[in-house]
Amino acid sequence: MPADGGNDKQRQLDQYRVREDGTRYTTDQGTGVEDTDNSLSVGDRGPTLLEDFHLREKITRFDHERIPERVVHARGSGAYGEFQVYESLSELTCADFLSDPSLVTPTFVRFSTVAGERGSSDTVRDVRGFATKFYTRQGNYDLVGNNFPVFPIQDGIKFLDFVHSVKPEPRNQIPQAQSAHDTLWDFVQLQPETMHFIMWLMSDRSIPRSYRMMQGFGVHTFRFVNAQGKGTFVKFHWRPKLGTYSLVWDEVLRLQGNDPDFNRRDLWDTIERGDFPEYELCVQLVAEEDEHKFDFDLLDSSKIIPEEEVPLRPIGTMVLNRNPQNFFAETEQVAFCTANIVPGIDFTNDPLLQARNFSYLDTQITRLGGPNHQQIPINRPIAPVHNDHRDGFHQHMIHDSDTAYSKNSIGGGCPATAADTGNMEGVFRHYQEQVSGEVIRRRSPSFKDHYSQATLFWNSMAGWEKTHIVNAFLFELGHVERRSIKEKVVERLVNVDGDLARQVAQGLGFPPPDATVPNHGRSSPALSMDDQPRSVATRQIAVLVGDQSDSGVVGPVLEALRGRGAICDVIAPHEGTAATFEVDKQLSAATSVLYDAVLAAGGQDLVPDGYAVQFVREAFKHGKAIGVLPGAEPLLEAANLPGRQGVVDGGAGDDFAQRFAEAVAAHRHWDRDVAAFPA
Ligand code: HDE
Repeated sequence: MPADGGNDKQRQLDQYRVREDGTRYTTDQGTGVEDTDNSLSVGDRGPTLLEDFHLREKITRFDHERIPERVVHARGSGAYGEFQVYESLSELTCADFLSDPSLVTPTFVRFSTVAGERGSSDTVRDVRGFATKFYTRQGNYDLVGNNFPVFPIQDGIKFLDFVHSVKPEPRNQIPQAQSAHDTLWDFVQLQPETMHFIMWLMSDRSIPRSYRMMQGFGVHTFRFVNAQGKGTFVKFHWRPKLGTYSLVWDEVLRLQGNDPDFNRRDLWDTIERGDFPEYELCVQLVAEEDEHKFDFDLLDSSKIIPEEEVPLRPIGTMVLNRNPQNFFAETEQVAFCTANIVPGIDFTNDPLLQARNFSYLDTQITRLGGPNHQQIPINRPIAPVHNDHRDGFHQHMIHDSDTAYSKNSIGGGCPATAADTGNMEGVFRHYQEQVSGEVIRRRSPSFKDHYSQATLFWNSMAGWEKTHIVNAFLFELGHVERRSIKEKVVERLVNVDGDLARQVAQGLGFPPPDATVPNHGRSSPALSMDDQPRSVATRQIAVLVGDQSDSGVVGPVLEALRGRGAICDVIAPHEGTAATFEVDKQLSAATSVLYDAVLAAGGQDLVPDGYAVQFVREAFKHGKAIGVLPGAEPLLEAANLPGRQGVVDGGAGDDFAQRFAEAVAAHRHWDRDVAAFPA
């Protein structure tokens, strides 16, 4: 993308962008440097001089390059975007960016994993952060969400405990970015409020195929407030235009070695190519008077409002259309804060949200070195900032005023508040909620049902999703050393579903539990990933080509797939040219887990290559579509697949391309019986 930017935020950032083209090397003070390769010394082999300011500056700068990583969500990737609302929502909210459909609001989004450190792998079993900063004309609005709609704890006071349990264990810092260890599962078995979240974590939602194919949720119930001060409860949802899709666990394990940057690379590459990811912002609205009509508490972040009860209303679209230019300056230094809200949006008394409102600003003071981090270009609002805040580490502004207090007469009474001027337009006004009660330290009794929605989630899963959940429990608990913890988890699962508990117990070698807790039988079909929008666009296809491939057959199919928006990589036993095709990757540098599908387009000459055979077998094991062009049958025979579901063969040309594209767009072919297939 060009650096000229198309919106107010990009124009603001342009002032800070620095390029070195055609420049001269200088010190930080702007003094020209003669040589940056040799220290100042006495003679050829003599001691280095302390006087060498260039050497000292270089070393000092290097010594201080690192800043603390985020305590959670350390591993992340960012992108700029733009948001536009479909129609004015002014009857619900006075937020300017939600009231004017002609307004394009600049955004910055950071996706992240939670538990892993900054250099950890992308494809781990974890929640994903989906944090959006809207640079609105009324100030920054941060929607700091996740790709799960529920959280493992109900009260922010438990956040430290939860995070300490999932992070590497204190004695040895093992394991990195994994939930499969004793302390997390000890926390889970002792805190039944985790159970709904744990069902999401054990499902494939925790291993998204792409940040472009993942939902986002504001999690808490927030409030819209209109110009008359009327409130409406609101839950925010981001819905990816490409549908919600996940990887499979075995694939994830192999990806961690093959490409630890799998999700980061995918986001970067697609934006560079101009295939801009899009998300629809939807809301669930609940009238104030309906607050208590649900069988759970709207203030409880371990609960969803089932979409069948309150349907989603699409309100606008965000397009991510620009990569950052400097990872540190933009993606690392961006500071989100749930307390960054604008007129028309307000909090509720969700105790998790209330704690977050303190935490986010507080944590940046250590991470970004002081209270002026809002002045860092990526964090700077496009709305003007005027107040009496002064000084502090790294102050960038030169405040040219005689006063720094309010009220004042010396400075002409400025900056003037709305109350001073009598002009209330565009100022934040808190929702006037009536509150009363005793000061207590106690969880609300309305938060106490920890299982109904965990059961709802389980009941809503398709067969393949249930199988993956059971396997996930077995993998995770298989890494727990203390049997007493595993046993207690199984006891918890009995409350979710007897069949689930039995399957997990069996795998762990426990006697089947007597399931005495009846399943309520309700489901919410919207929770399943079984039925998603289908498209071959941006899907990555590995095209296995050999020197004996028939270009006349392969060429038109490649063209037809690319014409439908698929990304096709030609993979051959060697670099250079294979048949008449330019090779993108050599077989030993590629692997099926980097792709959504495989097109076998090679002849007999690929069969002796174990990697080519493995490519096809592994793709089959992971449920991926496999296309077989004439001449490639020997490779399929060598792969000795146990079935043909999702294997497209017979013919070539556009008809074949269409059938194969449909199989790829289906994402995975779960009807295969791959349990016994080794890959
Ligand atoms: Fe966060 N969380 N969180 N969290 N969170 C942070 O803030 C915290 C919670 C989420 O890309 C930290 O700047 C507390 C829920 C995202 O920079 C920290 C509680 C949800 C990101 C923090 C929660 C989130 C963070 C660490 C419980 C989903 C990454 C660095 C009361 C709705 C933002 C930072 C980015 C980051 C605290 C719970 C999402 C420590 C105390 C619920 C996406 O302030």
